[in-house]
Amino acid sequence: MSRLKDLRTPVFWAEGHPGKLDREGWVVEVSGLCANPKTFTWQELIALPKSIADARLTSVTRFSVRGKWGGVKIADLLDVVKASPEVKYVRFWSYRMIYDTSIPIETALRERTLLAYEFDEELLEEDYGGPVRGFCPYLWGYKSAKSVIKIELMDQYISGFWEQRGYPDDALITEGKVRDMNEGGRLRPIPNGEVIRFLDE
Ligand SMILES: Nc1nc2c(c(=O)[nH]1)N[C@H]1C(S)=C(S)[C@@H](COP(=O)(O)O)O[C@H]1N2
Ligand SMILES: [Mo]
Repeated sequence: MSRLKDLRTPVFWAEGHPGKLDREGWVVEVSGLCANPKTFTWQELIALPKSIADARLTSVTRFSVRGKWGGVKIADLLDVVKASPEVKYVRFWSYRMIYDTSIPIETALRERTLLAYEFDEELLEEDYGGPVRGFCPYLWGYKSAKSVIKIELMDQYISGFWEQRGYPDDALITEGKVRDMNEGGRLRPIPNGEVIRFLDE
C-alpha cells in the first residue's frame, strides 16, 4: 500500500502496466540540445538537491490528488546538462518508449515541475510511475509522464501519446468540477489545478 493508493488515486497506463521495475538500476537519459548530455543513475538523481512541491496532479478525466511531490526540478537537471538556449520543448519518454509527452521550456523551468520520485515522503511505486516520473502541476496530468527513462531537449514541438489521440497540445487546465481524491472523490471546482505551495529544502 501507499498513500496514493490509500487515496484511491486512479492508475493510468495507456500502453499497459510495466510490471515490476528496478529502482536501484534505473537510469534516465537527458539528451538532445545540450552541451553535456548525461545518463543519470538512480543514485545520482537522489543525490541531487531534492525539491518538494505541495501540489496537485489533475487529470483531464477529472480527478485530482494533492500531496508533497518530491524530486529533482527539471530546471536543475537542465543546468547539469547545460541545456542550449535553442531548447523550446522538453519531451518525456516513459519506459518502453511508447508513451511520450512534451511541454514548453517555460513550463518545464517553473519551480514545481519535477522529475519526481516521492509522494508524501514515500518512494513512488510502479503503479504511480515509479521509480521516477515527470510531474507538472500546471497542466493536465497527461503531461506528467510515468516511469521516465529519457528526457529529450528539442527545438520543435512533437505531439505526444494522448495529444495525437485528441487531447489538446497545450493541456491547460480548464475550469469545472473534478473529483478531489484528498476528500474521498468529492466533486468540487479546483481552479487552474490549484497549484499550492513549494516547500524547498
Ligand atoms: N507512461 C504513461 N504515463 C502517463 C499515463 C500513461 O498512460 N502512461 N497517463 C497520464 C495521465 S492521462 C495521467 S492523468 C497521469 C495519471 O497518473 P497516475 O496513474 O499516477 O494517477 O499519468 C500520465 N502519465
Ligand atoms: Mo489523465
